[in-house]
Amino acid sequence: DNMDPRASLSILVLLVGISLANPVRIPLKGFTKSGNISKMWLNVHIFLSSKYVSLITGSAEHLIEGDLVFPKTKNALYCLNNNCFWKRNSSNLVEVPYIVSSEYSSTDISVIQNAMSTFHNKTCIRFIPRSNQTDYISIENKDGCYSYLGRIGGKQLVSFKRTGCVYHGIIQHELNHALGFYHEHTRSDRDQYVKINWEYIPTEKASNFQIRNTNNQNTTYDYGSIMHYGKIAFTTQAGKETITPIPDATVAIGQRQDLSKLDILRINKLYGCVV
Ligand SMILES: *C1O[C@H](CO)[C@@H](O)[C@H](O)[C@H]1NC(C)=O
Ligand SMILES: *[C@@H]1O[C@H](CO)[C@@H](O)[C@H](O)[C@H]1NC(C)=O
Ligand SMILES: *[C@@H]1O[C@H](CO)[C@@H](O)[C@H](O)[C@H]1NC(C)=O
Ligand SMILES: *[C@@H]1O[C@H](CO)[C@@H](O)[C@H](O)[C@H]1NC(C)=O
Ligand SMILES: *[C@@H]1O[C@H](CO)[C@@H](O)[C@H](O)[C@H]1NC(C)=O
Ligand SMILES: [Zn+2]
Repeated sequence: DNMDPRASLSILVLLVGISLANPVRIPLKGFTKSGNISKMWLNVHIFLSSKYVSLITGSAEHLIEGDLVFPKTKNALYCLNNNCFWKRNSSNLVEVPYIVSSEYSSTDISVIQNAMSTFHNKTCIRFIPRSNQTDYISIENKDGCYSYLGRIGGKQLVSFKRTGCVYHGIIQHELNHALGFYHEHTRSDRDQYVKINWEYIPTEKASNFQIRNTNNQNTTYDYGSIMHYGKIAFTTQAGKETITPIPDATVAIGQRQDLSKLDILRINKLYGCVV
């Protein structure tokens, strides 16, 4: 009410500046419980009249966060050399030591440990509490759900924000990145299985859709992988798909319920698990 008129003028000028282009996208802090959604945006259309600026809310879109952190010192492709994987011990098990932030509740921790138990039950990966190991993951309540790709050496962050990331499938997804797996829709042969609709992908997000030089280990493309993005990931226009399965556009992608059979097979192949 007591707003300095100069201040409101400058806000007005700012809004005029952005009203000429597309809707303004405002990230919402809330996260939904559905596994394949980790971030929402509100599209706000701004209209200007001679006397006032009104904000008209458009549709909310659900986007998946780009959740891979690429270490500056190492090219992610380097992870395809065995240097970026965790080591198998002489009992043929692969220990991945971890520590967990004290910010999590005991419920959060049991959700995290239950997700880890899927790997224990189906593969030779063993997430173990760290004692004095040099290389380990540090599970922290940072701003989002993300991980480095593969073992980077020393302490490496895996972030599960308490509000929005502590869900079974999301935890599996990020832990699988830490084991060295890329997103399925970026694998080398993906153009035979999905069409990327670049026209709906913001330039600054295009890297999330770049093909990677992946080692597919003779396994077929997996629409049901926990590492696959959903159809409208990062879309600039509500409802427009950025990824469309081909030839059958109705095939489901982007599930965040559980590791798929092929996700499990690939872990076992990559790490030489005897199961
Ligand atoms: C993911 O999003 C798609 C498209 O919005 C939806 O159809 C699907 O049910 C969602 N999957 C999960 C696991 O929530
Ligand atoms: C290999 O790792 C497993 C799981 O942590 C452990 O029980 C076992 O003692 C380890 N074997 C050796 C030889 O270190
Ligand atoms: C893994 O196996 C244990 C022991 O059988 C079981 O209690 C646990 O629920 C299983 N975890 C998952 C995620 O299936
Ligand atoms: C960890 O502790 C064990 C037992 O004290 C020791 O044998 C091992 O060398 C230590 N490892 C590292 C990386 O310091
Ligand atoms: C894939 O299959 C080919 C032919 O069957 C074989 O030569 C190759 O070693 C396999 N690669 C892997 C990673 O299993
Ligand atoms: Zn991811």
